[in-house]
Amino acid sequence: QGKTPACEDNEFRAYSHSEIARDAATIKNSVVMHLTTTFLRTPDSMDSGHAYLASAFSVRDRLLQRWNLTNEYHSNIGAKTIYYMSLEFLVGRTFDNALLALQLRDEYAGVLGDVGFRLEDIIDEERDAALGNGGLGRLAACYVDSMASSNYPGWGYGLRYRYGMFQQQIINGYQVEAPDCWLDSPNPWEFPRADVTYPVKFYGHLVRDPEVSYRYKWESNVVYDAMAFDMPVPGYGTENVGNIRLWSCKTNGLFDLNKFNAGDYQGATGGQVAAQILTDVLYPNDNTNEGKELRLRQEFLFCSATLQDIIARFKKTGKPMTQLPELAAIQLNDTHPTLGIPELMRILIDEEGLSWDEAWDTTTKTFAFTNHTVLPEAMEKWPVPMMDKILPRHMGIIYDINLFFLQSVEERFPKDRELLRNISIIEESNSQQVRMAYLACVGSHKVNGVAAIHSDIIKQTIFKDFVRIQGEDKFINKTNGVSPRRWVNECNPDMSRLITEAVGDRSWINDLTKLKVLESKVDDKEFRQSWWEAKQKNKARLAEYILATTGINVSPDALFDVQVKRIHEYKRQLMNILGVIYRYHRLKQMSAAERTKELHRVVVFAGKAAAGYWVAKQVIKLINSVAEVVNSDEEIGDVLKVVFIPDYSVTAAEYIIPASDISQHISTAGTEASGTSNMKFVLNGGIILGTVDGANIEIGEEVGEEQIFFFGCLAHEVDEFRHYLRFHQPKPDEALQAAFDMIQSNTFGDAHIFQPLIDAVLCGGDVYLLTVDFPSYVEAHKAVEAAYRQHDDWVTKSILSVSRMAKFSSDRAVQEYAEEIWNIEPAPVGKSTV
Ligand code: CR6
Repeated sequence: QGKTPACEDNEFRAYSHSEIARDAATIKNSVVMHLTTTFLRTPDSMDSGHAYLASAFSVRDRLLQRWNLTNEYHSNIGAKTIYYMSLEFLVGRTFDNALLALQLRDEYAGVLGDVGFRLEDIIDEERDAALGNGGLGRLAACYVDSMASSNYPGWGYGLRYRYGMFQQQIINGYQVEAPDCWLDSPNPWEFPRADVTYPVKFYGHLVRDPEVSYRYKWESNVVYDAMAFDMPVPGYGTENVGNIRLWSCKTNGLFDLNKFNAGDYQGATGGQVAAQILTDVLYPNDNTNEGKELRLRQEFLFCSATLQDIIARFKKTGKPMTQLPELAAIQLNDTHPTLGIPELMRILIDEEGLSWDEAWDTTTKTFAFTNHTVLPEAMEKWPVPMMDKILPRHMGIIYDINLFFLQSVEERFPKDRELLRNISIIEESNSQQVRMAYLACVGSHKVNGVAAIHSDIIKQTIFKDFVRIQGEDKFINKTNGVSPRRWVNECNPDMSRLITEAVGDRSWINDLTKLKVLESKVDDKEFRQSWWEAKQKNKARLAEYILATTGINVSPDALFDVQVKRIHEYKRQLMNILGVIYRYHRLKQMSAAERTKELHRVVVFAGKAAAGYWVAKQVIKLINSVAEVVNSDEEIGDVLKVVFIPDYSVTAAEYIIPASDISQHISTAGTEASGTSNMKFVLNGGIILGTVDGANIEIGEEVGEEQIFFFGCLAHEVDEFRHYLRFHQPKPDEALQAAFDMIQSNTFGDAHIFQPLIDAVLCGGDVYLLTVDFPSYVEAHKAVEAAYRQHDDWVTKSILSVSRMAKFSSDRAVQEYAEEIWNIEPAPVGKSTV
């Protein structure tokens, strides 16, 4: 009863459960079908853009089929699901990733080859989905990849920004931002769900329930519709397909026909514009918080739609709301989704009729929170008046959460006013502020940092009092990880082939502990030679990319020295370029004969600066100015080249990372929570030059101290140095002084432009401790050079490092989250295919 005739049709059922076709004829047929019927082209008018689209849609068909089976299965068995809430998902490209996951790469290459296209060119037609700033957004993408590949029932939730991370152009050495209109051409990797739409309210007023004093009705006529777009996430070597559900503000119903009829054309579309702006742009800030009203509204739209969706799915089970934590775990990726906590409270109390205590118990059992930074400028705080105006009901709930929390603390620590002030979710500053990290902490059953040192630091700083009140066990560490699918198998095919040969099969792609066998290959001459050649090939590929993007010719025979990441003072790209300037200064002092003995080096930079971050933008200008002078200095030639690759992205990283010999992760100790590119570089056979910070430390522990170059002061020394430098003039050593002198004598153009960068060090208290770390930084570079000259030892370091990197797989990280925080189990749909 209630079944449609179609469901009883055996052919329908069989097709929906059928195996993925792998034969050339069927693939060809599906590509041609999309070419002709989805894109209205003919085989004769197929260009590479349409070859990509038709192939991508054909792959997508296969993914969607598995998507359905996965979700049907998980809901049938009543699997507990993890919902990973993140305002950023830095996915990058999907086509190649999906082909590899489905193990259809050769098949599609063959089919496309038959009509004269190279798969590599077709792959290049895809635009990145750049819905994130940096590490935090890429981490979210790696985690959903691992959930799918490890068969955990898991969904990502985020926003579908119309404009992703801005495109960076370099004009006259300066960063210029251009919008990233990534949805201008059809996007095969999203599936619009007009039927999955939720109303999200803003502003308005409250009507108190006559019977229950803490229950309210929230009335408002400012209501927007959030509509779902699903992005399938292919699991590798499994039939499971995960999902990232992204919300977009719907504008359809907001056209004002009356205004239009009265001739007010602009007014007629005003409502649509107001709605659309909510999901228009990704805020391009990394590790900073800009208390913008639009951002708060974005965050709420995201949280409200997500919570409504999770609850709607849960309600289909018919179970009482208090059992929500048995079927759903919600992870907050930083504080950006924290409004999910009061939103769940509101739904449970005002709409589902739960008591406050039941609602609070259910909420705290459902949520867990990951902190990603200790930088004070990144801590989200919202002015109480702003929150009260936009979200009056949530402000009330936050007040109550705070009241009950403070009361419970007061009971245990009577009369400790200082303590109460310190832990209050409401900061008593001029215009009170809601401290989102505290709200996230109080509303969650577990709080974690993202590397061992970082998790320790947060327990001693921002959450110190909370550890005392809520107990040590609540605060744990989950060291970040990266997906071996994208960050080895996809981006480094040659090295991957070698690993597969050594392991005997491809199982390592889902189980990095298999890398251990490489250790036994370290003395195998032939293997070592192939390892070296794979790196050289990757360097040649990057050299081509550099030529294409910058016009600069570099030789793959040089040492490739790479620092690619967001431009930020704490990451100290300034120290790197000052080191380059010092190197240039030394080279200029040498005789031509002396210079011929020098190790050739290509210094590669890439990264975006937040549009409003002036100092970071000046650093980009300095790097480009130095590059211009050094690269055109005929005396120097190939001994030193400096390159700034514009528009850093996931795709650019896939070219750059496999080609590095040495990569720099040189944040002031204690400032980089974890870093994740450090893991990617080492997994691709590169060596790290880094500070004793973030995940560098754990990487060093795993690979062994011979395999990493550490320098600089330690995290526990930083406060003392900073304090000293506030009251004493920083003293640059001779090398640093030489670099400053070179800038100040206009070697790289008008010195005035760069004076503020020098002043920040010499007159601004040198907050990032360049004068402290520069001498050991220069020494560390010397050690790197000496080591690289011993090619044989270097290859040993490279192979050993990779063999010991299992810990940094996001599969390990996700498994730890699943077991210790989410309490969920793998639920494979079918059999494993690796
Ligand atoms: N900027 C940290 O700074 C960490 C990632 C992912 C960051 C970085 O060290 O690896 O998160 N923090 O955990 C934030 O974005 C707040 C980042 O990407």
